[in-house]
Amino acid sequence: MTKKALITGIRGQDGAYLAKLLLEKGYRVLGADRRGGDLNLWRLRELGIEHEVRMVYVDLLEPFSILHVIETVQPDEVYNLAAQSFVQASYELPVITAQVNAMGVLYLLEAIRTHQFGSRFFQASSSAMFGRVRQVPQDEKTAFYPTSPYSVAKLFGHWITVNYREAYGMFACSGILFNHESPLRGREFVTRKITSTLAEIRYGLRDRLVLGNLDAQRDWGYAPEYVEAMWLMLQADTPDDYVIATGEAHSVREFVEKASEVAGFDLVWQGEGVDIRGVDRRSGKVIVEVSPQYFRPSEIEILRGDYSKAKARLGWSPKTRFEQLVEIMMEADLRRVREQIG
Ligand code: NAP
Ligand code: G4F
Repeated sequence: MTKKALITGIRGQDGAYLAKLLLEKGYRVLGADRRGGDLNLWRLRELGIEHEVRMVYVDLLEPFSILHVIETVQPDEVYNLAAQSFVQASYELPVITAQVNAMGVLYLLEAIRTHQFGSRFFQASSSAMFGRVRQVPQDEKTAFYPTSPYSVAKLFGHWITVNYREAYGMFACSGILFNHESPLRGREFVTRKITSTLAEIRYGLRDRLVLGNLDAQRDWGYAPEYVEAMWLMLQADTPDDYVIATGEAHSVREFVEKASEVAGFDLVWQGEGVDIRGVDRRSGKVIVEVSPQYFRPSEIEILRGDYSKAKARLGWSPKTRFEQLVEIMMEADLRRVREQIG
């Protein structure tokens, strides 16, 4: 029988890739959408699946909409990808962030428990929960130390998922996802901000890329591979929690350097601290600078994940490495700008 999957956060990066994967596997895919209209379906459109996903109204802040959709759809699998997912914004919007990222998870779990259709549940948890990291690399047993309203709320989402599994025997899994990127990443996140802005500079649409902390290190993977891990978790014999990562960490500075190279710049750094400048040796122009505006009240210095458990139990391993990921993203943005300017 055709399986039904409900995906919250369908308009986001992961929602789009997961919908594509599940459609390819023969699922009927229902996208939980809080807005309606097709203005922001660009990701589904880029993947050529906007007419294949059936949209249903759900706002994670509206528990009745969740109860109603679980009752009417009776999904085999529920993937909770919806979130206020931008860490920096969570300092400005802590209450909304907590409501969506923490309470939203509970509303979903409670709706699934109430209706008892046996829906399997995936929660998109975050490596940001490790925050002020207690060890490098981080694995499923590493102690959490969240350092932003975003990650504190995600920690509630993680533990309530574990709690519903243990207390009620629900098939509920938490994927502790390290940063994963793609050409469909939002422009507010540093990787896509870098590639989209450098592409615009390359074709004369902009002068500068202005960033915050260049020294932060992240374990950046390729999003289409991460949604496959989500699916694998819900196909396992028993529910569990898994770190999904590449095992490599790179700095924001390294990302800028590699992306600049792919975009055809010859970047050299001049100065230090907030006065550092990235200069293109070919044109002599400053193309990168730093502004305290993008520094965070509390920063995560390094995230690097140990995905051994996912490899051993799910047979999952990352395939796309850092340099290749930067190339994929930079080339996609160069292509987009070329198409835009004709
Ligand atoms: P994303 O692109 O920001 O997508 C998040 C989606 O959540 C958006 O489509 C947004 O809808 C939706 N949303 C926000 N508030 C909502 C609400 N109240 N009700 C219903 N939907 C709501 O995020 P992503 O990168 O795909 O990430 C997917 C999930 O993985 C998120 O939970 C994120 O926190 C988590 N995660 C991501 C990463 C990563 O590196 N990408 C790493 C760890 C964990 P609108 O389009 O209507 O705004
Ligand atoms: O790209 P970012 O905004 O991602 P961040 O904060 O690591 O969060 C992402 O990954 C988490 C998993 O670890 C997810 F849970 C979360 O939803 C999101 O997807 O920033 C990465 C790093 C930070 O250290 C930040 O300070 O880049 C640094 N950075 C430097 N300049 C910047 C900028 N970040 C942004 N967004 N914009 C800048 O101009």
